[in-house]
Amino acid sequence: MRLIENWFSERYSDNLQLSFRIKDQLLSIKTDYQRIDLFDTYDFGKLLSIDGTVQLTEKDEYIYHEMITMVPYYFNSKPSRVLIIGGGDGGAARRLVDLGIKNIINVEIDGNVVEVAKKYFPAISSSFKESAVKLIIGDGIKYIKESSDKFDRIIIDSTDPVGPAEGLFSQEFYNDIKSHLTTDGIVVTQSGSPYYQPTALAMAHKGMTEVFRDVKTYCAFIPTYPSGLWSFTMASPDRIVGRDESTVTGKYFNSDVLTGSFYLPEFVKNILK
Ligand code: AG3
Repeated sequence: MRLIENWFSERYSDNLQLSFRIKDQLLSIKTDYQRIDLFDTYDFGKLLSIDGTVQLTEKDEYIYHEMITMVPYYFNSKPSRVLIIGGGDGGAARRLVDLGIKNIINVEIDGNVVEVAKKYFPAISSSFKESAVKLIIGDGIKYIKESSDKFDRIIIDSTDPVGPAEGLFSQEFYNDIKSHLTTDGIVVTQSGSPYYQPTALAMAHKGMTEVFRDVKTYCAFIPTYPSGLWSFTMASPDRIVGRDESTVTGKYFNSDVLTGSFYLPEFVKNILK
């Protein structure tokens, strides 16, 4: 008998990688923008990887998607119009619909991500069937430059700041974003692993600080992302102030997390200085 073990690994550095034992590889395509792979893993269900980096797994996607949508939801005026840049899997839109938001525009650069999500992650991508969600396949940077719409929240659900997502971490982009936010609107971006990608976090935080009045970074535990500790950074042309309102509870998000995710370890605070 021959035993063949199959693994998918994401490399964090020359000396470290996280490996998932897989039952099967379901897909591998090269699109105009990136390489998309899909694996069926033992511990995390289906896993979507873009350019070799884990984007989401069935098992823990709720953490990232709740944290990128629900945290900014509870600050400043209650949002009714939301723009998502990236997010082609539909996970961020799903949570916004669940929060009762009726007007969501989702601009994803790579239509293949949407197609893959529709086929392999039907529960997550079900948001694209909702009348509240308008999906546009196009370049988010261009969309922001050309549209005159204003939004209460802009959610940047991007890949790491290399390749197609690089421009989504630039000060120039944040400037364009600012002109599309309502007076006390909030933009939020995923800002990487503070441990393995401190420059991504520093870039997002510094870029936003140059452009906005108030900037806040918060963290969450995401087991399938590099180091497990993940950061998000949000900013507003106005002050960022919590609303006095009871919160819904997610699978990760709750009222304690809403407060506690802003309490940062010292090494993370140092990245923001
Ligand atoms: N987008 C952010 C994923 C970044 C993960 N980075 C990594 N594994 N190196 C998530 C997309 C989910 N909608």
